[in-house]
Amino acid sequence: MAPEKTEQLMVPPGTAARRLKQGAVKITVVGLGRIGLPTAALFAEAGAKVTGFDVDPSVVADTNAGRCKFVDEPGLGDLVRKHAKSGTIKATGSPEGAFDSDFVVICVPTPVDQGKTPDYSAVRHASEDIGRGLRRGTVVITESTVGPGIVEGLIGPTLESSGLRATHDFGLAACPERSDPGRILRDMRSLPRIIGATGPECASVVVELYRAALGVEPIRVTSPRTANAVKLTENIFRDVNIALSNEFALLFEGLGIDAKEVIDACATKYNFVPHYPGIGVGGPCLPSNSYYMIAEALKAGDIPYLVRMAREINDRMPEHVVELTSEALNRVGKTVRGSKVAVFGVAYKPDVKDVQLTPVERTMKRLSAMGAEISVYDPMYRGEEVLGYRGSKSALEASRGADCILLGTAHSEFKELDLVSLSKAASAKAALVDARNAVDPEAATAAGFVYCGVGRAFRVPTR
Ligand code: SAJ
Repeated sequence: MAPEKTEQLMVPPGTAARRLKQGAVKITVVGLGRIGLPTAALFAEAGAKVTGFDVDPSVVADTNAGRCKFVDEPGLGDLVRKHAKSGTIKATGSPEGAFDSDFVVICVPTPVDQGKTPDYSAVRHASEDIGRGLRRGTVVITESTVGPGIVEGLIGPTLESSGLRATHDFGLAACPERSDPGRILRDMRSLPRIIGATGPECASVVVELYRAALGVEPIRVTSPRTANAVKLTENIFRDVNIALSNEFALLFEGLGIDAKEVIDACATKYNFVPHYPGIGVGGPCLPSNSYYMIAEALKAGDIPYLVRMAREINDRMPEHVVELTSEALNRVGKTVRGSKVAVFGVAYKPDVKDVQLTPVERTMKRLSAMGAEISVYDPMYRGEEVLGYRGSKSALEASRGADCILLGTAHSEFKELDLVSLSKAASAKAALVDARNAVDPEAATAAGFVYCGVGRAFRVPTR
């Protein structure tokens, strides 16, 4: 049976590129966060008239004033300023008339709750809002990362509360976001996008839109659920391989082997994809993406053992770093209780200003509960409040009198640490716990630190 077609789409197949150039395409982006705001900016840059919808009044105000809080996204602030000023992006918090567009793109967060259950409340609320203003022929595209089947089984039916039918009256598609925080614009302009829709015409139009607007060659897949499965598979592949590197790290510590040395050597083989051990896995993506897939698998009667075990291994790493820190302090004649621990780097990954689910926080909380006095230095948070601490203005300031320096994030700046000065500023005998294996063990030892790393323990490799 031929797949059902959508009645007259507002932007018929074969017309998106021309209409964009003519400024005749209206797009609403729902959620102006780290994905929605650059998405809105790039659609406006391509000629669309963009309405940005967000439930946070401060986000609406900032956007209309041309302000952008993502200072770690190169080029984004300039684009937001340009299109706010020219009026090709208009932000609103009022649903009235906000969804009267040719395309509506959902870019709201999809966190998991304390019980690791996906929280689709933002997606549901957005779909309800859109449903109240949905027009025949509009295409609704979900960029938010959701489990396979959520577009067809939750978003579509919620939109149908409008009385319109998915596929027949409005287009329903998925184009999962695929950008790396800190390089969002670059990735949106270079990475192919995975697109799946419930009808053939809708799929064609969405492919044309992203090709024309972003200049990338989309990859069309069978359905929205397939597109979401691609996105999740990419990230779960990464999470499972990180877990494998963490498991080897725990093993190699006991065998007196340097895990980083092993993985670097493995990386010389053409089909080895290197992943590295550390303090754990943070950020808005990896810690939660697995649970979207697990939830759908369990609904289907399948139990993804490896995916679940990988999460458990990665989530154990912050505690392992607590154990390493405790032993490192013992080796300099101290205990955690009463020691000063200077945490270098709290962001969830290098060179981003983002502490979402950062594993470093769990290690800090545990050490503080054990009686350590914590200081923080993160170049992305100099002199700012972060995780309840006031970020020091410099590494030297944070290391003064420290009994232990704990490197939690491998920011680029930490590749050039003046270890000798830090050792002089620290207490007479201090430890350096390298939770991202970012510091040269021999240089740290030569500077006077007792060094340990994840997957290295206290073994200082001697070439
Ligand atoms: N991590 C490790 N070991 C590794 C790699 C990462 O412990 O070998 C840790 C990081 O420190 C971080 C966490 O895992 O805490 C996540 O790191 P990430 O590099 O995957 O960063 P994310 O969460 O920003 O992932 C995004 C993802 N992009 C999307 O979901 C669209 C991911 O698919 C990308 O591969 C990743 O950016 C990227 O390439 O940087």
